[in-house]
Amino acid sequence: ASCVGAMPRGAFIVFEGLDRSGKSSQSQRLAASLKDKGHDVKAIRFPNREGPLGQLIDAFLRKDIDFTKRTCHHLFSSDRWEKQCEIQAAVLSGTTVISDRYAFSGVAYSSGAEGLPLEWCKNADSGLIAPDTVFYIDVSPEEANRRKGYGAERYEKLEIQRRVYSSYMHFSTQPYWHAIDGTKDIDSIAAEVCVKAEQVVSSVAASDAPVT
Ligand code: T5A
Ligand code: NA
Repeated sequence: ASCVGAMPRGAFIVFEGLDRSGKSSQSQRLAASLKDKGHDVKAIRFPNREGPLGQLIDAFLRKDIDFTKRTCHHLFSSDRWEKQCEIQAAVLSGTTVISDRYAFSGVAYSSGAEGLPLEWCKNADSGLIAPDTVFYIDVSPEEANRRKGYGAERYEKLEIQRRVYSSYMHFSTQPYWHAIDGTKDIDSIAAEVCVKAEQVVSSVAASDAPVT
């Protein structure tokens, strides 16, 4: 677009956490709050179950079809590669992108739930646009399990979620990683996230930081 470089770029914000941790609630709240404050916002999610790859992933999660572990990891990863142009275009045009799950889920679930080597899992996503910040909604597997119980999807089991939780901890010391206490009520979490997200949006706009 001709406007590239002429305006501050938008931030790329990711939500991560266990199944039932509250990511969808929080990403929706944040998108609404930032819009209310006059920001352009685009909300996305992974897996993107509507697209052609997402339909395969959806069937895999519902246990209607099986793939080998490594194929399934690449399916989730490919779903993200397919969205790169869209994310980049949005961010460069000044829109803040909020994503419900991203590559950290790929690593945490494929290594934690499926037992694949962590470094191998990271390779598939290497080179994807890096988020400016990740809000990790921190809820223990036991607490998440108490929230209306799990459904019948592939990874919705307490012992699997415990392994995924450990795998997520691999990222916990990264500078972009912000753990948020997910056991507070939805409104308190949303308020805390909104304050931090606004700081990220302003610092990204002010710094002219490139999309990486
Ligand atoms: N996956 C995903 C991979 O294996 N590899 C990958 O690369 C990717 C991207 C689907 C599955 O795919 C796996 C991970 C998953 O197993 P999904 O469709 O995002 O991923 O499914 P879930 O994470 O299970 O989505 P949920 O909607 O169940 O969980 P959310 O979004 O974390 O939680 P939310 O907001 O929908 O809330 C869940 C419940 O908790 C309540 C809500 O009202 C709701 O009932 N709740 C709270 N209750 C008390 N206190 C709070 N603070 C609460 N916040 C929400
Ligand atoms: Na969700």
